[in-house]
Amino acid sequence: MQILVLTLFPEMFAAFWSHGMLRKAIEQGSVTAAALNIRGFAADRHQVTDDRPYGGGSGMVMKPEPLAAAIRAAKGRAPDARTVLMSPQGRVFSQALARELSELPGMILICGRYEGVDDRLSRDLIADEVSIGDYVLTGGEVPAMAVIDAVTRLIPGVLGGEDSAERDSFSNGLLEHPHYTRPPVFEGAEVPGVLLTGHHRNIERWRLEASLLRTCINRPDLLRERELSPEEAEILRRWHADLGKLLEKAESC
Ligand code: 4FV
Repeated sequence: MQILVLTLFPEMFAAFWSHGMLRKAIEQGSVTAAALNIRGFAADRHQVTDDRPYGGGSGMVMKPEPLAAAIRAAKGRAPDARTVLMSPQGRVFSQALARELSELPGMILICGRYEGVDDRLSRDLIADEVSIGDYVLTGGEVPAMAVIDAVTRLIPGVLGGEDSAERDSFSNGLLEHPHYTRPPVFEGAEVPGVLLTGHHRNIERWRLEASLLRTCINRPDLLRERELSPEEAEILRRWHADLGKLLEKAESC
């Protein structure tokens, strides 16, 4: 995948993609990544990239000309890449959207600053708008990094076998089960016994129940919009029956 980032602070990315999974993905050629400075595409002597908003109001707006020139230059380098503006007005980023983007030949991520970018850019130069959440940041760089990280780890061959993305949180629409490693006892807290049995079926079952329970408690919204597997339905029915008995007992108190 070819990743180009348009930003006023390219140096922020130098550190970002020279560590960990991203560094490995670049070294093994799964990803090529470059950050282009939007200011370099400002034609005026002072390389101005922002100006006061029409209609008044506080803050500044990113000028269309330098950004349009930067996007066209990036498209020249990555003709099949999708141009994505990081903005709170975009569709909310998710594991499903990360999977969709990971199948693209390339991404051109546009990082806004100030109050945002001139809206006329969205007409024919910006194919997609993505938000990482309903809060306002000072720039699109951190959102772009979140997207690059979540997308790159889904590219086949980037994550080694031992940590496959298949069993990620959200990949099956549930929160991930708890994880444990040595020591078997930490400050008096033991590792759940079933995990030490080596009995794969029982371990898989325990992990599914743990995922379901965590999702019920922390993110019931995820269950509302999701089809239950027969095994999950059977587990929830059993919990419901157990809870029913407990409630009867509670009522008799
Ligand atoms: C944002 C978000 C975000 C808005 C104005 C940058 C800021 C400033 N981007 N998801 N949430 N962007 O807050 O993607 O230009």
